[in-house]
Order: sequence, then structure tokens, then C-alpha cells
Amino acid sequence: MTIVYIGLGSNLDNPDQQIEQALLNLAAIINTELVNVSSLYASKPMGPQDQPDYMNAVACINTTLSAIELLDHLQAIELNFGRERKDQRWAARVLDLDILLFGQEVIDNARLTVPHYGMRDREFVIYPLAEISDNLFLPDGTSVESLLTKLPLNGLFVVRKLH
Ligand code: ROI
Repeated sequence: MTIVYIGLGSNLDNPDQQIEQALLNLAAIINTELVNVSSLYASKPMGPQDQPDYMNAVACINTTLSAIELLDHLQAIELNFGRERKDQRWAARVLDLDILLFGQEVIDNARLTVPHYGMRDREFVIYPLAEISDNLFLPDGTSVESLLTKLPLNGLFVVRKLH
């Protein structure tokens, strides 16, 4: 079994409902158990500013799937939610599911980079991650707590609890 943290993000078509529905889909992945979910957070867009604000959350799952098998499931869920593969980098999206941490594995191939390359400087990842973890470390020994203290909120706030 591997403990995995997944980042959820949406800024189109009723983002808070997209996140709620995505959690149901995560819970339904085979050989996987939903362990914990952060609160729902509202955040300012990172990247192009001419897009709506985001809703973000982080989920913790326990799985016997491999990282690539899990990625296949996550991408299938994104497609089901009408996620379009846009040419534009950092465009608005209906649903984004990112593997942040896969146990203490370091993965770097054409399809997948874990830990997620941008997580360290994203307040909308680190704050919800810290909310649902205690004493969590990245594979290089960095503590999530230490990342948190260096990151300004940048307008991030808790909207409500999720279940
Ligand atoms: N900005 C915020 N606030 N939340 C996201 O989930 C998010 N996802 C992205 C980019 C476009 C980088 N900006 C984001 O992929």
C-alpha cells in the first residue's frame, strides 16, 4: 500500500461541485481507499490572470496501484469531466488532478514527475496538504511545515469543509 497525496483544482463550470464530484470518483478507483480530504480552498490563479479564481483541495489516498496505473485513472477521470487538452499553457480548466506525492518515490519520466514539480511554491497545494498531514516530508527531506512558513497566502482562504 502506498500513501498518495493528490491535488485537485478547478476554475470552470461550478468549481466547488467539480471538486466534490471528483472526490467521489477518486473514492471509486479500484484498489484505492480515500483516507482524508482537506477543506475546500479558494485561490487566485497562478499564471495568466485573465481567468476565474480557482477552487483547490488535497486528498490523501491509500492504493496498491502503481503510480502509472493511478495516473491512467486520474486522466480518465479528468477526461470524463470534459477536461480539454489545451494548447495554451496554464489555461483555465474544469478539473485538474495532480499526483503530488507517491509515498517517498521519486519519479521522472515522460508522463509523470513526482514530487509534483510546482508544489513547493504553490500556496493552494501546500496549505491544504499541511492541513491533512502531520510531519510530512518530501523525498529530499524538506518538511511540508517548512514550506508552509515560507509561503504567503496570496489571497488563499478556506471556503468550507469537504467530506
Ligand atoms: N492556479 C490556482 N490558483 N490553482 C490551480 O489549481 C492552478 N492550476 C494550474 C495553474 C494554471 C498553474 N494555475 C492554478 O494548472
